[in-house]
Amino acid sequence: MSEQSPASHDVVIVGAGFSGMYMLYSLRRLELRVVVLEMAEDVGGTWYWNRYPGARCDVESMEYSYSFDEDLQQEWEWTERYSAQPEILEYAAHVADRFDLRRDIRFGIRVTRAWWDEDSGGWVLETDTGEVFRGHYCIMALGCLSVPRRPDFPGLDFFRGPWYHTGLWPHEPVDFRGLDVGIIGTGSSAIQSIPQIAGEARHLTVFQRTPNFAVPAWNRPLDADEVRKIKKNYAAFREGARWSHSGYNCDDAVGPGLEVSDNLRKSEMERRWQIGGFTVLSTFDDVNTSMEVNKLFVDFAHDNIRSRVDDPETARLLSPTDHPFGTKRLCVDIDYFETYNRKNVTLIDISDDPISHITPTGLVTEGGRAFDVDTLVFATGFDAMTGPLLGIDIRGVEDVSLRDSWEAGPRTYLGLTMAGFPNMFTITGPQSPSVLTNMMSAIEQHVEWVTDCLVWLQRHDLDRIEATEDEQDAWVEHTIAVGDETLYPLANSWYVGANIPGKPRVFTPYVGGFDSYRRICDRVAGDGYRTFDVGRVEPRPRGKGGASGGTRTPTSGWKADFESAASTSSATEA
Ligand code: N01
Repeated sequence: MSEQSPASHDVVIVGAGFSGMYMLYSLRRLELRVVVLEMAEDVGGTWYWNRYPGARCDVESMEYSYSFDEDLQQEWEWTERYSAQPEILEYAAHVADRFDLRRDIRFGIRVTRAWWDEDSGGWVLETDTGEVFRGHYCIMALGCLSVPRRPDFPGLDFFRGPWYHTGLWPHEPVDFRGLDVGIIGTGSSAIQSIPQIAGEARHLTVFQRTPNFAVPAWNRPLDADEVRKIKKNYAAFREGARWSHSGYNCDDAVGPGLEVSDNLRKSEMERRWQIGGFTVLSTFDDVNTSMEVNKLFVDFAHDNIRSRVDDPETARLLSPTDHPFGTKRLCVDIDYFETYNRKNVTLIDISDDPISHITPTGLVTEGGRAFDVDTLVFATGFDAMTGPLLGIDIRGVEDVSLRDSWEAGPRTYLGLTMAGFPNMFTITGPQSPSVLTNMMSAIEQHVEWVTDCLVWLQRHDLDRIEATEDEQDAWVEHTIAVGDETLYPLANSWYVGANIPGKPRVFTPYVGGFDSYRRICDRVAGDGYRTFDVGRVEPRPRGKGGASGGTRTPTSGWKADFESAASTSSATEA
């Protein structure tokens, strides 16, 4: 592969969202030469791109923030229970300023190819500007939902009006006043933006292929007293999140759903619904493992929709029946269902009559129904979790491509590393808890694990680490087995890649629990990374199937650790 005098660093980090920012901060203390390559023009990652109306975090503000610096968490003031996108982006900018992060970040540069160069022992990264970077280590901090996906409807080029994707929203305000707007999709992004767009547009037509479950956010301004209380004991509060099942503090389950009394069951479901957000998913131990218990939540949610939507037929169409409750990413809503009571909002069910093509003035379904709109909004999601990594042509040892290695689905060890791709780490990668947790907790855990690993290598005068095929196989098998114990794989969700035609159907996040996962990772580190091939980078002939010459004593300590750890039930997500 061609290469033009690459800029050399100890570490190249790709991505300057919350993962890349903390990774940079964390590696600075090792006095390594680090550069971050970021395709956007500023920090913030998902919050830089997702500027659609109503964009808001569905994890509470006091949890969805960095915990690594006491002064930072004390000084920053969140205004609402769930922060809106502009405030989160402001926070990201504040962190970048406070720790002077931007001086090591190159903005407006996209990595297109990355390959392992055995001879020099490092990664070479090619970019769309033609610049080439070399790093002894490469850390992919790409985010899980950073490749927006727009269905390939024919005719879009001829559409006369403007169109938008929620995940690539313009920086300048979009004015929907006086316009007939069509929105395609009813996932989290749509559920957040529909009430906002409806409040502005002359008319909003929602094209729904599959309805989604949503629990109320009950968003509100943060109360000064509750903030003071949390900040007084912020360290303990964060520790609670760190060792929780889902990476944030929430009430424990009251027991298995069918074993508690009728009274407790009903009152607890009602109470959790009134709290709002993801706490609903951990009401009982078995919400995500027992179909019978899950059905209680399906019925509860359907009742809730009927109570909020005036027209019974619209309420029926909005009620999901194709997947168990919470097995697609649960949405957290603000006035979503009530929006369908507005005179200027129409719900169009396209479950049996999909969109065929776009016309200059709107769209037509396969059944020939035509709809005229001035503007189209695609709230059609992302090529999640694997998409960001596979979007880069990554080549490991002996030029093996990641795309080939993952043809049948992702293969990682701990969601942090891949066999055949030495000295590469992924932050919140496939087969780690990531999207099933509070992402901030997941990010901090990964960044700290990678940092500790690099420190350990330095101390032992080593500079090469690679996952082994055996441990990777075992981890992949384990993640799938743990997923199969739950109801998650039953849904046609982006968790299994069902939203991308041709993508292998594999349940990709690790659902064994954030606390169990952390214990597993800690154990691997505590055992001196014996489940990896570790050694020194030396030009050497290589045999088939992974690294040679490293020091390795295989163990499967994480298995024993997992078995003794908390059960897989009641995974909640954020
Ligand atoms: O995307 P989605 P999203 N014709 O994939 C529909 C996170 N997030 O951007 O279900 C018609 O959930 C598709 O229909 P179906 C969060 O993790 C977080 O909303 O495939 N419709 C679906 O309704 C979330 O889960 C926050 O049948 C088509 C919709 O488009 C994730 O991002 C806020 C179609 C896509 O829903 C993704 O959410 C927002 C077609 N050809 C998002 N193709 C936070 O608060 C797709 N659809 C942190």
